[in-house]
Amino acid sequence: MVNFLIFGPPGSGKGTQSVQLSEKFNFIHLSTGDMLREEIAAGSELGKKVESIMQKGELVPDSVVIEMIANRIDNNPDCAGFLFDGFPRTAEQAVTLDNMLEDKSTSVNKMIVLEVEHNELVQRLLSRAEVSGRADDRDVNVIENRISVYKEKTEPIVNYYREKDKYVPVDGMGQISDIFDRLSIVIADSL
Ligand code: B4P
Repeated sequence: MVNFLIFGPPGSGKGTQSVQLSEKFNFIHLSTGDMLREEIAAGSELGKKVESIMQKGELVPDSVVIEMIANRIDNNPDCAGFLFDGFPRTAEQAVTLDNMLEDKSTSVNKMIVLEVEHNELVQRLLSRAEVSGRADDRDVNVIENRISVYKEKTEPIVNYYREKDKYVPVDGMGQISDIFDRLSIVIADSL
């Protein structure tokens, strides 16, 4: 089993690219953002708990996302690989993921980081708001907060993977298909 992380700030293309990459490489796509939005749409207790946190662009508690991810890993013991999208987002999540994978005698192959300019991130998310209706994409202040939260709490874990020689930066500017080709090369080279 292989495990790849797609990493980058909000709007960097993680979700967009993960869907296509999972199809191409037959990976299971695990997006914590999608899982949380499904809980909100279903009106579950968990969804009610996280809705206001996400609307503000803050991170939901580590324990919530860790439990969701642990269930998905446990329920797919025979898959070819996982593509983690939007997880881990904190140091605690990163260490926990490593421990969970070690228990299954596997580990993270590469952390692939999409690099995108600040203004482009904001523009992409505002454009998405027009079609998705996502509350966290509609307000430029919330978008800026999400980018700040990324810089403060998420970006530092790049070093965690860099020290393990797993960090691969990829240019996330340009056409979706060109970025897909760049990412595909990185994954194919790491299999
Ligand atoms: P996520 O769902 O992970 O969303 P995101 O960071 O906004 O990025 P996403 O993957 O959706 O967007 P993409 O760049 O693909 O997180 C949402 C919230 O959930 C977080 O703020 C947090 O509250 C919570 N959460 C999730 N995981 C968590 C965790 N582990 N711990 C704690 N909290 C967690 O695409 C953006 C737009 O750009 C799209 O419209 C796309 O079409 C467009 N786009 C993509 N590539 C493009 C390109 N090359 N050119 C032009 N447009 C492009």
